[in-house]
Amino acid sequence: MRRFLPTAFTFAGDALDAGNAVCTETACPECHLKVPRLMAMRRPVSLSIFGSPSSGKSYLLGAMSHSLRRCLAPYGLQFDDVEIEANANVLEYERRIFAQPSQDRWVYLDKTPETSPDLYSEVWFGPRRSESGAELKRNKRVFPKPFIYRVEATPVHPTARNGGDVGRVVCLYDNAGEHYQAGGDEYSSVTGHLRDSQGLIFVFDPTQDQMFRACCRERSGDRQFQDNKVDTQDVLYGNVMNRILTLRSMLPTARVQVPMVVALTKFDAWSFLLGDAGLPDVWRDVPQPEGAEGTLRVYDPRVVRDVSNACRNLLARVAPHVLSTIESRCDAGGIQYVPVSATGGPAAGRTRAADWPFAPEPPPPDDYDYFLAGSIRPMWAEVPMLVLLHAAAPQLLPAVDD
Ligand SMILES: Nc1nc2c(ncn2[C@@H]2O[C@H](COP(=O)(O)OP(=O)(O)OP(=O)(O)O)[C@@H](O)[C@H]2O)c(=O)[nH]1
Ligand SMILES: [Mg+2]
Repeated sequence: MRRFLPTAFTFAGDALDAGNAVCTETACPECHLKVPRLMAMRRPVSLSIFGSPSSGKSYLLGAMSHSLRRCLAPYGLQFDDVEIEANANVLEYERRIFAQPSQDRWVYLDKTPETSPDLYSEVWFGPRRSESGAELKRNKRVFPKPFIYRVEATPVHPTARNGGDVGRVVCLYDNAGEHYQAGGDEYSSVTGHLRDSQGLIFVFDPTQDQMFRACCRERSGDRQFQDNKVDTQDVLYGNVMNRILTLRSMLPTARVQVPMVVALTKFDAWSFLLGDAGLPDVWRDVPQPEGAEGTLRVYDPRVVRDVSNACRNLLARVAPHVLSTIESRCDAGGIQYVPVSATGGPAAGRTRAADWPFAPEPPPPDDYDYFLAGSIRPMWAEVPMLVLLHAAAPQLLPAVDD
């Protein structure tokens, strides 16, 4: 399809192309990538999720969007995809984790690749090859494809009566963990979204931290405490904070002032460190205002803050170096520590193509942890998003006063 600046329009306002056909799709004038039309009509909230490889980002994203689709209706909000095509990847995560035909199915997600046309768009600004035929890498930019959600108020939303326009488009950027490691962003803009991000989710995986592992190895059966995946997540975090400051033209001594959720993943594997009490509901049902019938669900930020304080104390005790790294680079007032579990329990085993029980399907690659479909129960997977929506678009999510 050709991109063009329209000069002729129908009476309804749609563009006409050179052949007089009606065009309804829109694209960015700079990079020519497709941009959903809704982006011009609703204010966007742009969020970035980052964490080391295998920290649980993809599982969390799948569980988060699955939970959000279900939990937002009582708040008077409708949550869905702006375009199925743009969200194909996260829909695939959701399908694989939650839409298996039977309870005993094996569930696993592939590692997010560092390059893939499904996840990133390559754009050439200028010629692709020099006269000698060499690829001109400096002309290439790689953009991650965001997941784009639409959050709209329904008639029971508190603003519905006065006709307020609170609807938002949420753009969520996910990368392979490697892009945030030193040198992972060479020649491209894969992490350029950090410049405009209105909220950050730092996925911190306690099972990859030396100090947490020492505390948990005896008491947890999760095999992730035994394997040899250990990552210096604080180094990756520092690297991301540096990139944010550079991209925003701030001094290296400045603190990042963006609301941030530190998502402590795989909570099922270390919940005993918080006392095994389970996680409370983050909402309350209150009577509808002005005597209208029924109840309205409101988000209670105090519940999250209490749990966040407990997690912060835990970090201070078990991994003080992590806590001080986090709070020395980002404004501590805007940080919430949120325990999350995408699966609600440990992996059931490790895949081996030879043992794959579902004959007609292609067997998975060897050595992925798999879960059983029937045992997946996410915990607080939607909370990081609620926290950031509450911070970035306070009108949107009905909440009790702080
Ligand atoms: N116990 C437990 N394990 C989890 C959970 N979520 C993810 N995992 C495990 O963590 C591993 C990595 O998860 P991914 O979501 O693929 O990690 P990622 O951060 O997307 O990794 P990259 O794509 O490599 O950047 C998976 O193989 C799962 O076995 C959870 O909630 N609980
Ligand atoms: Mg991933």
